[in-house]
Amino acid sequence: MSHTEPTSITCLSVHRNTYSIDYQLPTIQPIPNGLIPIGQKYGLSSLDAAKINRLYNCMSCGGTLTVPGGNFSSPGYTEHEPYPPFSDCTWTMIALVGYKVRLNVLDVSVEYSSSCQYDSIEIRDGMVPTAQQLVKKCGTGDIPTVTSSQNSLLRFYSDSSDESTGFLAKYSFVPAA
Ligand SMILES: [Ca+2]
Repeated sequence: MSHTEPTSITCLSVHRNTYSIDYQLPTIQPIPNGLIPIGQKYGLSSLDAAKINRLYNCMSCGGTLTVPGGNFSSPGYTEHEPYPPFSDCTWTMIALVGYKVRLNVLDVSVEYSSSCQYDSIEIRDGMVPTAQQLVKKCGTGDIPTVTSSQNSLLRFYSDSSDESTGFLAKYSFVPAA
């Protein structure tokens, strides 16, 4: 594999503003007309991500999210299939300084247990698994909007049996002020 080939979808999920000196400005800008878009689209579509993941055999769930907003879902959700057993997926959302992460988790259907010890969705205020836990959810129903500090982590876990359809998550980075 040459150095130009991605080994993970996460290595490609760099936003057009990521290396800019200002969050609102693109990293590079065409002259003389700065309004001409560079590249074919604003970011990777879900189909792009699926193709790249298939092509390079990337991890099937989880990732590092640095674009200012988007969606992600449990494995199988977009195919209307149950998530697999033994899933352990972590999505880490990393905003720039001055922004915080707003997260909505919708259409939840995860095996219910009294303390969510079998299958669960966990949201933490930070980017490490030991960061403060804000939510732990199983069963069905939406999770009310959760706002974290600059970084947020969502971990999805399933055990050996009793799968369901999982969840759809929508996040955005919003000014902290
Ligand atoms: Ca289960």
